[in-house]
Amino acid sequence: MAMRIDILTLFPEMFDPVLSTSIVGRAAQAGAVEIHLTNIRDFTRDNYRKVDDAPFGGGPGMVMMCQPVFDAVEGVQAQAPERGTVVLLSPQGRRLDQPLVEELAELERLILVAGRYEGFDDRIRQSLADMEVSLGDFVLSGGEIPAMAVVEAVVRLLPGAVGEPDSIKEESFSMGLLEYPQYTRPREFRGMEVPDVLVSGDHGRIDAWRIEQAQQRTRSRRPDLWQEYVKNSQSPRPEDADGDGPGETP
Ligand code: 4FV
Repeated sequence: MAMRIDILTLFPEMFDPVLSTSIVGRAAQAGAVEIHLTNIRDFTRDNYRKVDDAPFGGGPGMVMMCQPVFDAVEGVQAQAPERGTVVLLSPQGRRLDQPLVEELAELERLILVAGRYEGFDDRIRQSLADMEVSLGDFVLSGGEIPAMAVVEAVVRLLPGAVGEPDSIKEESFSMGLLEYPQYTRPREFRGMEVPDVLVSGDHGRIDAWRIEQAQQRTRSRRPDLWQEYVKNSQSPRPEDADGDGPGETP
């Protein structure tokens, strides 16, 4: 059964190009995912189609009102039998990373809610959201781009979404390391040569060089990831229960 993703937004038109091109477009064509866009404003009940109001307690900007968002989420939940996991995109959320993407890709159904203005009335988080996800510690004017990032990152992990599933396995972060450097033709460009090992044909040496490069990069550029990697490499992994010790040693 293909994953269903519902996106609730005040700007559905922002998504068309993202949902109709490249991997996501092809995955939807191939039936590997079903994506539906819903305009939260279609669930307003007043003649002015109001979705925001001034913050209690004063302060700048406006806040997304409860009623249109509650009605939109409940209306969309009713559009399919399986219950969708409701994800609010907001800077207060759990930071999006590959492990979280892999978790989300296991779900049957996702309902992504993109906010605008200063954010959501907190009762939306308290009683409607299953989780909050942040794209990173910076402030955007809307949750649409974070929602697009979630869709792109999740869909490419879905069965039947990408041509070469292997290419997914080898990627950055899938092993907890940054990716090794990549090269392609020509061998020499403006005096810059491709490392000899990569044209040696010796795949044992190539794999060893790539792991070394990935570890070096991670150690120097992402000490946070390196700590995690060392910690995980030291703790015996379930698949190593056969007692022959961990895989490659850092
Ligand atoms: C954001 C983020 C983000 C905050 C107020 C939209 C904006 C406005 N969402 N990761 N960073 N959202 O900046 O997810 O509603």
